[in-house]
Amino acid sequence: MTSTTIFEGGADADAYRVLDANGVLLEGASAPLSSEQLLEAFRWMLLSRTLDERAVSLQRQGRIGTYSAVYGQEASVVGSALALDPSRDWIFPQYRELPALLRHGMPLSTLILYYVGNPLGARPPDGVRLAPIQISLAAQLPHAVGLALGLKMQGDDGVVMTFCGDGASSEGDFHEALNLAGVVKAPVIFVLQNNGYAISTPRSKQSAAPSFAARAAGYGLPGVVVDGNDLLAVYEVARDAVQRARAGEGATLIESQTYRLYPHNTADDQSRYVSPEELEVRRGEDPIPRVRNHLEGLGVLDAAGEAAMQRSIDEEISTAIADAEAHAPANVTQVFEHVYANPWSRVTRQRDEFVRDAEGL
Ligand SMILES: Cc1ncc(C[n+]2csc(CCOP(=O)(O)OP(=O)(O)O)c2C)c(N)n1
Repeated sequence: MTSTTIFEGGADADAYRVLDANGVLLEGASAPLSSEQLLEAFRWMLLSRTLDERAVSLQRQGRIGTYSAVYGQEASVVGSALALDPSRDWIFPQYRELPALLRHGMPLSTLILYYVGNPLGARPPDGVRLAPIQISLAAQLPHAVGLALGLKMQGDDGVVMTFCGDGASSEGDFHEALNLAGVVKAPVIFVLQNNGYAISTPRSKQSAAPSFAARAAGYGLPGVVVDGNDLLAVYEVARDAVQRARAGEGATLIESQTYRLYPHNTADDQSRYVSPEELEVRRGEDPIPRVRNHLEGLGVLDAAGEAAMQRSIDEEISTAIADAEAHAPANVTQVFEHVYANPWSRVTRQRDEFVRDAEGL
């Protein structure tokens, strides 16, 4: 490695920060969260990390399907979601925001059921203001703007937060959604998690723009670049964007500059496109030790406290896995249900053919 090596991902020097690399408040900065809120955030981060580890193990055992870990992006996801009020605000996710979904009210066992392959796991419970996980890149963004516009037209003070990746931002839907949001001043917050890669496509090949946030100007929106591995900074910019949206001032594009420390998903081999040197440097920017150090500095967390937190997380996850696995297995005909209120003849015919073929196997 030479001093001129440029790694993908990570936060730019001028990204907004509140904490230094060791979790100490920068000079002149003040913490936007109380110790209690910080501990809550840290628990979500730790739960997310633990869930990733357990989920990868379950995938390797054939007990769940393909899984996309949040690993490394916990501050980005949790910091954004904490700015929302689950009783009135909405989340339209991509697929790498699990702790945000949980904090917003999605039961952990339901989420695991989704990964087990049961379509019932894709459905947030009634009253939980979440759209389903979206795999089709950027398709959630126009939906988010539509719902935000609807809230505005109804005089509802809820706002919508929607997530996407740097790769998803090259889709046409991204541009259509941001353009419309700007024109109608929709109460929506776009959190673009720039984690360095879209599978193996590096950030440098994704866009020639100096930053993803810079694109916001083209739609008449404010664009903010934040260090996505700084929980406090992410929370602060998300909180401000939520306040703007709620006050009728419209949408914001937040570029949260983070890094995916794990392969794209359980079917990916990161070593094919990330050098060991790059990974080593980015591991040193892990957001979890940064918050841990901050909490220890405040005197509100110690090793025993974290161990107790970890035990309760382990138990919570084990119970949720057991609940999901105790569920009746998915029935293949479920894929034909809930597509139309009144399925038309072709769908019914396809289902019947499918069942007949499956019985013949
Ligand atoms: C419309 C569409 N095209 C291609 C894919 C295949 N695909 C799945 S994830 C992915 C990369 C997405 O990268 P990014 O948006 O940066 O999100 P990240 O996975 O890095 O969080 C691609 C190309 C897809 N799911 N949807």
